[in-house]
Amino acid sequence: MQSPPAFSVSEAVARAFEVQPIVDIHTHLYPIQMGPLCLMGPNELLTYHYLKVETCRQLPSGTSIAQFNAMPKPRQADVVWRTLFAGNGSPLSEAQLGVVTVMSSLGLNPRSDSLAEFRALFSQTDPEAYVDLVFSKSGVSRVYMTNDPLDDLEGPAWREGFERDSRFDAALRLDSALAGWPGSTAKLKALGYSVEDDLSSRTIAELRRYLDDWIARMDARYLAISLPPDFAYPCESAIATLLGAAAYPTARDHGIPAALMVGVRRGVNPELRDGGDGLGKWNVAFLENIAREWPDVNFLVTLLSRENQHELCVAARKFPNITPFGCWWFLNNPSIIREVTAERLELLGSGFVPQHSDARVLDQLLYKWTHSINAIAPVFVRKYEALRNAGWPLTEQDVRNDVARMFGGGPLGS
Ligand code: RAT
Ligand code: ZN
Repeated sequence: MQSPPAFSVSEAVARAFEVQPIVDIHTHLYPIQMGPLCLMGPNELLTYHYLKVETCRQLPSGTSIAQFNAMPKPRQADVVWRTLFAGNGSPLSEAQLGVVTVMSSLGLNPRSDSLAEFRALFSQTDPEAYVDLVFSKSGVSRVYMTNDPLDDLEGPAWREGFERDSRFDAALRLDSALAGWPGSTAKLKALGYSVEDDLSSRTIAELRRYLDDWIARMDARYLAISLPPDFAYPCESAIATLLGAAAYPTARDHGIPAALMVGVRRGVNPELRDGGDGLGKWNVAFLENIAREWPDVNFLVTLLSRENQHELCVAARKFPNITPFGCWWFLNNPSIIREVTAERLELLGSGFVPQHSDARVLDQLLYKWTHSINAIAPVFVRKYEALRNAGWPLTEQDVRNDVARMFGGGPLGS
């Protein structure tokens, strides 16, 4: 047999990432047509909750967190800028470095005294053109939103209707409807679903009708929920009952995956508002219980605690209906991405989705993907070199196929 022509693995990996359109399977991004939900530009970027939290660790003397919270967004952005980028040491944290990458990729000087230049560029660019620019520069072709019909801003957009930008796919988020039951009953009733506080068969049937209706209305490609580290399954709790009686049978009947995002402790420091959440380690035996009980449902799983990552890989080896995805939130740092990606490759081959961005502000696509790929590519290179050294006649097309499989939407398809 003729051996394939020799090529540089690192160049092949770099080229594979260059040509592969990225499908970002979990974001909090929305198209312009969804009005105030669409966040972009310097004020939004600088007031991303990761940066606000870092700013709150070193607010200027005389400014309390409460006073900072009460400022209008542009002023908050100025405080963040002055605190994290124009003083107090180099911008070394991942969130700070992200802003530097965004500004550089837009041709701006990140070592500037103020946000004036960035604001001018943004205000002079047509919003549609800005969206196109970010998509094309980041190499992202499609993103999945986080969609919640019960959200006060989002619900009206869906009910009134809007022309859909085909780059934005829907994912029906279940947190507000199912977690904290019966907190959502008033909103569900207002939408016409006859639910009661107790989990009667009528309530379950009405919840299933809610899910069926909104999957159809949004063309939702998967269901998703975030859960605390003490979530147990099976269990008498309302949330376990609702997932088992309503969400998972619905996912099965529609043939769509269900995403589990587990390990978040909401509001650990409520004063930090959207930045106040912490994390905790989950008992992965509960995931095994779920996967065993629902063999016909594909579970996309991301866990917030670093300590859970190895167990998640082992669970995925035991259950083909578990696909680990992304390095979520506090794991979305290069050092952890490298470690988790290597571990997943070793235990699962190419059967996982290495990353999602979790971007909330469109501009973040410009850094989250370059930073992730910079962390992931060397891990891939080492693995392909090992494969070649072991005697596998690797081709450049093999590399492209793997990158496409893992970064082109995974089980959600491209
Ligand atoms: O990563 C984040 O920005 C978090 O605030 C959450 O939105 C988390 O990703 C989630 O989806 O709950
Ligand atoms: Zn998220």
